[in-house]
Amino acid sequence: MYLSKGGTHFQPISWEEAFRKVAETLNDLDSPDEVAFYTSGRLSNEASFMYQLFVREYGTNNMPDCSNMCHESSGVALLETIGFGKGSVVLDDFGKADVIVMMGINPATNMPRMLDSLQKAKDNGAKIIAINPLQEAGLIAFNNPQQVKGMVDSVFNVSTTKMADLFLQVRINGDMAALQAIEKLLYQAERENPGTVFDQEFVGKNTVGYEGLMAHLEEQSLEDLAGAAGLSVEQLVEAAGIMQDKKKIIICWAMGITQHKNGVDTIKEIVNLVLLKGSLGKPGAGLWPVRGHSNVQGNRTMMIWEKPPAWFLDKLKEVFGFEPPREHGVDVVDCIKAMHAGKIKVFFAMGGNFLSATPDTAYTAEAMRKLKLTVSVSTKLNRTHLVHGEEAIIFPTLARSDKDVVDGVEQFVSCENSMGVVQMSKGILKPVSKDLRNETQIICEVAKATLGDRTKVDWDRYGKSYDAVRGLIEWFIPGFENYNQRVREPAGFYLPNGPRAGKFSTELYGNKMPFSICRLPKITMETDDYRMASVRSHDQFNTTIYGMNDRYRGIHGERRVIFMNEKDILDGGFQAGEKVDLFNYYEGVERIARLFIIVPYNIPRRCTVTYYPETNVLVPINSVAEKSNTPTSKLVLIKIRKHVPVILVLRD
Ligand SMILES: Nc1nc2c(c(=O)[nH]1)N[C@H]1C(S)=C(S)[C@@H](COP(=O)(O)OP(=O)(O)OC[C@H]3O[C@@H](n4cnc5c(=O)[nH]c(N)nc54)[C@H](O)[C@@H]3O)O[C@H]1N2
Ligand SMILES: Nc1nc2c(c(=O)[nH]1)N[C@H]1C(S)=C(S)[C@@H](COP(=O)(O)OP(=O)(O)OC[C@H]3O[C@@H](n4cnc5c(=O)[nH]c(N)nc54)[C@H](O)[C@@H]3O)O[C@H]1N2
Ligand SMILES: [Mo]
Repeated sequence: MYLSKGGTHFQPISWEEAFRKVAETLNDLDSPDEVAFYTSGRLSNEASFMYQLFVREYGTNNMPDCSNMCHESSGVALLETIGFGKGSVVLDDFGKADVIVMMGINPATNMPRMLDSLQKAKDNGAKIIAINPLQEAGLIAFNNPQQVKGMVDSVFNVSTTKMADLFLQVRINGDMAALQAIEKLLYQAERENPGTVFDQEFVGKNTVGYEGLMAHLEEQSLEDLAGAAGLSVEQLVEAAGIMQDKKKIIICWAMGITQHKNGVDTIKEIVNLVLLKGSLGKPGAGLWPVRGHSNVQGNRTMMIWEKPPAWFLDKLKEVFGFEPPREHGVDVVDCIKAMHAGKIKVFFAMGGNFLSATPDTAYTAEAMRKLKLTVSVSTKLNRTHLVHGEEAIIFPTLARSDKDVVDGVEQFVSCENSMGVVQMSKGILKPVSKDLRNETQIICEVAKATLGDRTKVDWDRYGKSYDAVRGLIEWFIPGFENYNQRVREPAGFYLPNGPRAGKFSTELYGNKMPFSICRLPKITMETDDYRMASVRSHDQFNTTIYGMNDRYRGIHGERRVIFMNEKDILDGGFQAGEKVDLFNYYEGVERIARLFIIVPYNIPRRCTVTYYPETNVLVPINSVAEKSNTPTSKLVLIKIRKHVPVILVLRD
C-alpha cells in the first residue's frame, strides 16, 4: 500500500513499484545514516540476519529495536558483570532450585507457561519470593494451566496453590534497596557463622570486589534501606532467612526492574546477591531475564544491534568484501530525537508499532511527521501507519503462524527463546491473502532494488532459501554449527552459555566477575507527586488491545484507569470512580493524559499504576535509564487533578 505526498488515502501498489520507490528514496539521501531501520522482536533468525546484512551493506548501524525499550538494561548489566548479556537458566533448573525470586513480573498474564515451571519447583520444595508493588494473581496463588482446565484463576479460587512463600510489596523502584537490605542481613549472618551463608569458595575463585561491597553494605542503615524499599525490617529479615542457608537460588526479572532510571544498577545488585551465594554455573541456580517478544533474544544474536562488535564487522568485510559502517547507530530514544531534529529522514520498520510503543507519544508523532518516507513491514495495521512521513509504504507480510511456501516448497524459520534454545517455527495457517510475501523475501527485494550493481550479496539465492541463509548464519555466529541439521531436531538445540557452564570471562577482569557498588536512586517528589508505572493488562499483547478486561486484577470494560492506594485517594481529596487527568512538568514541558477513572487498589502509598500505551504520552523522551537508554516506563512522576472537559472547536 502506498500513500503519496499530500495523499489522503493509502492506495494499492505493485510490489516491484514499491521496492523501486523505497530504493529511490534511500539512494537519494546524503548519507545512509539518514535512515533508521527498526525491528520488533518477532523477526525470525533468518530474516534478522538478512536484514542486518542489507542495512550494513547499505551503510549504517542505525538499527533501533524493541529491546531498547525492554531488556536493554539486562543486557548491559549482565555483560558488564558476568561477561555475557543473556540469562544462565534452563527449564530444568527450576526443578532443582532451593529458592526462586520473581521480581517485577506478572507471570499469569505475560508468561503463563512459566507457571508450570514454578509449580514443578514448588513440588520439589523450592521457596518462592515475589517482589512487586502489586499482588499479581499468579504471584500469590495459581492453578496450573496444564493440570487444571482453563487458565490461572483468581486469588479467590479455593483450589489454587499458594504460590509465593513470601510476598514483598515494594514501593515502585524500591527493589535495589530491598536487595541491599537482604545482602546486608546475609552479611551479618555470615560474620556470625563464617562460611555458612556466602559461598566463599566461589567468591574467592570467581569474583573481585567482595571487600568493597561489604564495606558499602556496612555503611547502609537497615532502617533506611527498608524505608526506601517501602518494606518493614521484619519482612526483609524473613526474606534473608529464607535464603540464608540455601545455595541454589534463581532470580528472574522483567519490566518492573528494567524500565527504571537505575534499571542497570538494580540488575547489577541482583547479580551481587547471586554471586555472593555462588548461585551461578551450577544446576538449580542462576539469572533469568524473562524476555517478551518471541524472538527478541534471537534478533540480537543475529546482530540486530546498533552497537555491533568489531569482530563481526571485520567478518562481514572479510566474507563479502564490502566496508561495513563502524560508527555506532541510534537506539530507539536517540532515533526519535534524530528524526525530530531532521537528521534522520526515512524510517523503515520490520514489524512493531513504533508510535504507540515508544515514549512521549506527541513528541514522537511530531518526529515521524517530519520524515520524507515511512515504511512498515507489518502483519496488522496499527497506529504507526497513520502517523507517517511525506510518503508512506506498507508491505503486508506473512505472520509466523502462516504457511510459508516458496516455489512450491513449504519452508520453516527458527527462533531463540530466553533460555538460549534455538527451535524451528513453522506456520500452519492459510495466509489471509495470496499477495503476502515473507519477510526474508521482502528484505532481499528491497536490498536488490536499493544496492543494485554495487552489492556483493546474492540476494536472489537467500530470498528463496532459508537453508542457504542458515548456512550463512552458521558461518558468522558462534554456536550455530550444523545449523541446518540441528534445527530440524524437534527440541532444537542450546546455544553455548559460558556462565551456565561455569566458565566466566569478563572484559575488565578476565575470568573474574566484579561485584558492583550501586547507589540508591534519589527520587525527589513534590508533595502532590505520585510514582506511576505503566503496565500491561490481561487483554493486550503490547500495543495490540484484544479486549477491555484485566481479569486477574478485577478490571472490566475499561482501560483508562489509575490504580491508587485508598488513603492517597482520601488525602488527595478524590473519590473512587472519579474522573481525573494525569499530568507532569518535566524539563518545563506539560504532558497530559486526560480522563482516567480512579480505582482503589492494594498498592503502596504514593504509587500508581496505569496501562501502557495509553499513558506513554506522560513518559518524557529524556527520562531514560542510565547506560541502557531505556525509557523509564515503570517510574514517571505524575500529578493528578479532577478531570477538566476539553471542548474542541472544529473549523474548516
Ligand atoms: N499476554 C501478554 N503477554 C506478553 C506481553 C503482553 O503484552 N501480553 N508482552 C510481552 C513483552 S514484549 C514483555 S517485555 C513481557 C513483559 O512482562 P512483564 O514484565 O510482566 O510486564 P508488565 O505488565 O510491564 O509488568 C511488569 C510487572 O512489574 C511490576 N512493577 C511495576 N513497577 C515495579 C517496580 O518498581 N518494582 C517491581 N519489583 N515490580 C514493578 C508490575 O506490577 C507488573 O506486575 O511480556 C511478554 N508477554
Ligand atoms: N509505557 C510503556 N511503554 C512500553 C512498555 C511498557 O511496559 N510501558 N513496554 C515496552 C516493551 S517491553 C516492548 S517489547 C515494546 C513493544 O514495541 P513493538 O514491538 O514495536 O510493539 P508491538 O505492539 O509488539 O508491535 C505490534 C505490531 O507488530 C506487527 N507484527 C506482529 N507480528 C509481526 C511479525 O511476525 N512480523 C512483522 N513484520 N510484523 C509483525 C503488527 O503490525 C503489530 O501491529 O513496547 C515498549 N513500550
Ligand atoms: Mo518487551
